[in-house]
Amino acid sequence: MFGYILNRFHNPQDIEKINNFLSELTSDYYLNFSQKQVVRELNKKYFVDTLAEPTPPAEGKSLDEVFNEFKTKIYDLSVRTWNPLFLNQMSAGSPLISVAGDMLASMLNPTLSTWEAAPAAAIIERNITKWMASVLGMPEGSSGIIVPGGSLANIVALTVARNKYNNKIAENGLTENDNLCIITSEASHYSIKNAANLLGIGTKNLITVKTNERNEILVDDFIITLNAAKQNKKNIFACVLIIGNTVTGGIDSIREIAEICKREKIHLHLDAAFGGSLAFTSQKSYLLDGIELADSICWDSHKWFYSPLTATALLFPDVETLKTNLNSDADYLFHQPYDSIDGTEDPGLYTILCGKKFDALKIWFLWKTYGTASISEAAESRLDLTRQFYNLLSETEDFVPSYNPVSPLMCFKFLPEKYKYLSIQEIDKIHKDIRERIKKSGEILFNIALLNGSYHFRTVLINPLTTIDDLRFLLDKIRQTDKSL
Ligand code: ABU
Repeated sequence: MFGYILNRFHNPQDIEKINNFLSELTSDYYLNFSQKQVVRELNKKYFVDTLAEPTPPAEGKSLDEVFNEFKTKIYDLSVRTWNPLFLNQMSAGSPLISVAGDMLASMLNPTLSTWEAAPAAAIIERNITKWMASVLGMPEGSSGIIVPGGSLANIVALTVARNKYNNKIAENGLTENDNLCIITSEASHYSIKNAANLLGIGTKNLITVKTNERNEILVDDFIITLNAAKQNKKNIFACVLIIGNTVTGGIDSIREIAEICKREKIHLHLDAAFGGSLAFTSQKSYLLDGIELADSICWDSHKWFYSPLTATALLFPDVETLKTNLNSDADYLFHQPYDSIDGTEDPGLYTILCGKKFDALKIWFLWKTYGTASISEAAESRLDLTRQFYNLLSETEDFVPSYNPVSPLMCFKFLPEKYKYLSIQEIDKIHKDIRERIKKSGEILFNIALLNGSYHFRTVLINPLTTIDDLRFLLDKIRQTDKSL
């Protein structure tokens, strides 16, 4: 029986068949995107009726049958994130070379907890995190670890910050007298609230600071809030600034707050999951001014850096900070090194993950193939597109841009003259209805978000294929849909 399975896994005809299937499908996906809708439809009942299966398959099927089922039920019903009219999310498809890197990482399947089982992978991961830290402008020698997602990176960074503040907590747990707090903006990512929950700090001990119309932290309010917290005997051990707000793409000002954090011995973590890619653009020195003062930074390669989900760099000026503040005490896995050379440590000592995938490989393929020059060109072109869209919205009589954009994320409202006497709630409902109807058509996928008390359309403009004509098409579609409501 086992021999039969092995034979099925590895026989040359099947390998050829699988390769041919992959080749046909990737050509269809990457070359025919413009002839397809973003998604065929989004009727929930249809998906459940087509895909939900109560029991696992008892017997295997032929490859042809499996391919056919995948193609008709999963591939054809999936959202095409590479389509220029997919504007819904901060991840928007990935070039084939990086997808190939992801597949090859799965094929090699090294367990990245130990160097001996993943010698090349461990060094490539260290290289990638060094490159990312240096592009951001972190101090020389900075590097880190790749983790699956910005939320996890934020949680690990705040764990390190908590243990740096009080190195007894890891062992003894929190006491009532600790009074630990994190300071961040009222518009920071929900993973910070989850971190306060998971770290035992308590979400009520997340101290929030007011923001401007682009959801960026108000520095004056930060100072007032910090001083009030100190007077109330709160022990603020970490500050999280957002470099690329999820609703607006706004960028918190770094330098002044970083200098205060240094003075007050508060760990400064930058959640640059989205906005880290500004480091590839002409806006770097202006928008990321002070970044070298951060104690930790996270940056998602699967957002505006185009690798497939997920690969987040969690970076520190001194990567050993991770090792000293996390516990990887597993004698069966991590053995005392016989010969130590920098970069050959067990990566598992620097992360809470034991099973650790070779996610750096998809970034390696991307970077080696296109180089910093082309990646920068792509990033800059998305800033240009966002500015063009802002101008287009400003020139119309019926649309209003919600703010002046600083990164490729543009929110706007549809406010034709005839809505003049409608309430905010009525206009909110129209926005939701318009979006829902366009979404159901599957032609365009864009988002909606609450901003400053009302709903705004939200478009993420990172897809390298999206043009200003696509965005004109979106505005026309909104106008037509409004007429048909
Ligand atoms: N991690 C935030 C992702 C939000 C979005 O994809 O739009």
